[in-house]
Amino acid sequence: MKNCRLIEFHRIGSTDVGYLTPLEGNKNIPFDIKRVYYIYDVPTEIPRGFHAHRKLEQVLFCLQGSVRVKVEDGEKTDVIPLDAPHKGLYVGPMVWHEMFDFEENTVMMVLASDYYEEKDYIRDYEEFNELLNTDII
Ligand code: T46
Repeated sequence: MKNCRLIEFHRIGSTDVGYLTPLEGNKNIPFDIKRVYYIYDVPTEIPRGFHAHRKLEQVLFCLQGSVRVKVEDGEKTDVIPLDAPHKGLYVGPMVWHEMFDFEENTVMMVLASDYYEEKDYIRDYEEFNELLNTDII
């Protein structure tokens, strides 16, 4: 899908000693990292997200537990399971995303290309679809 892909990051280590996954801005993370946030203690029946971003780029990780992410770009819809700490979901501009099926004690970490800015969010699904059909984002 355009602007959205699963990235498998390097795992250094082994089952004997455990693993380490390094993340570096503009290297294996495809942007300069300006913000990091966590999502945790989400009740299993609660979905989150339900928006797209106009410009923001992010990589979503599930450091513990598992969650499923529905992504949609106007042409394709996909459901991506995030179930291991070395897997990251790159979500670029104009990708509607919803997180659901949070396993108990799941911890998500998100790396973002910019500071928090509510104006960058498109939280209305109809507006998202209208914007996909225009050049003005
Ligand atoms: C996204 C998905 C994956 C802040 O004040 N600063 C922040 O950096 C963030 C991310 C959020 N907030 C505030 C905005 C809301 O009042 O925290 C509240 C909850 O945010 P929201 O309802 O957008 O949370 P999610 O889990 O639906 O979405 C979050 C990110 O906001 C969003 O960018 O792509 O995770």
